[in-house]
Amino acid sequence: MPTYLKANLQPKNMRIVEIGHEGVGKTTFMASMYGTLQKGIEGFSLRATHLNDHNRLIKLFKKIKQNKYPAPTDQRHEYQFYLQYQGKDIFPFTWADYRGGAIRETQDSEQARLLQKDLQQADGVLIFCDCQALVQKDARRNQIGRMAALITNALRNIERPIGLAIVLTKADLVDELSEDDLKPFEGLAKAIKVSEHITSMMIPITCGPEPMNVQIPLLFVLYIGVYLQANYLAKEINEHQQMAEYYEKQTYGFGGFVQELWDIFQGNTTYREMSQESLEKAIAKYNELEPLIEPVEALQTYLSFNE
Ligand SMILES: Nc1nc2c(ncn2[C@@H]2O[C@H](COP(=O)(O)OP(=O)(O)O)[C@@H](O)[C@H]2O)c(=O)[nH]1
Ligand SMILES: [Mg+2]
Repeated sequence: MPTYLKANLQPKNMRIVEIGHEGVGKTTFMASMYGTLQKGIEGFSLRATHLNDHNRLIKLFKKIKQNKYPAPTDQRHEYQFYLQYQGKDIFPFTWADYRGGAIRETQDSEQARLLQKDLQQADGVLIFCDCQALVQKDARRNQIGRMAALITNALRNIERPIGLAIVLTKADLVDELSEDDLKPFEGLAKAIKVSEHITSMMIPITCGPEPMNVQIPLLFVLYIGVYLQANYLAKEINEHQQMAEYYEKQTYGFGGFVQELWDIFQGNTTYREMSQESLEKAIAKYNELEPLIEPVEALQTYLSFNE
């Protein structure tokens, strides 16, 4: 196989968008998850592309472990990460840490527009919701209902597959969640159920001295993303292979020999060449797919899915 086909093959950069009110625990979650995924879980670890992001997150993580939560900030920031498997970068993704205050402050129509834009560009979505707010049934619960309604609306216009995780934060502050507590998500749950494009999960997490489930939401949305990409590549490979077979038949079929001479004579691309080209494309695609296969399977096992 020509070596140029092997060079510089990179999976597409995935975009993860987080949505949730200020104070719900997004920054705390990100630092906890980053810190937890440093040591590697089932072979998976995280690496921030920029060293200052890495240092900032690790510093926050160490404090959270001592029960010192980050001071509230409303900065917009985008992080660039690599998911690593067995110490190798396998999957680049961008994490958009924004729209914190936006959900509360802006006008309804403006919010709907911004949310729509965010979701249309997203490959994975994390929706944050405070467990305590759900249980206490105070004003924050209405805010959650409103956020869920906005998301439900925005998801109607999604035309490509995405993974979505509803992250229930601060699980350490509640004893349990009842079906009634989850009422604000009723409409969203129905919309997800009928959608062909959305694969979802809901998970309670705790950040702090004894973190719980912090690595799951990200691994889930990445799994869905990598799985979809692998599936897409497999389909493309199949198409290239079929083309190669088709051209191959043309070359050896009745009249193929004469046609080939004629093509060479005229300087046309011959069927033989086209077949070769299609095969090379298939091989190049396979090289893109190959590094994804093992991690996808490992993630699948870890998240114990049954496809
Ligand atoms: N008990 C508890 N409190 C948390 C947890 N996560 C966040 N908090 C609290 O929520 C506050 C806001 O968290 P922060 O991450 O800044 O929220 P953000 O505005 O969504 O980024 C923190 O200062 C903590 O007091 C958690 O897992 N357990
Ligand atoms: Mg924050």
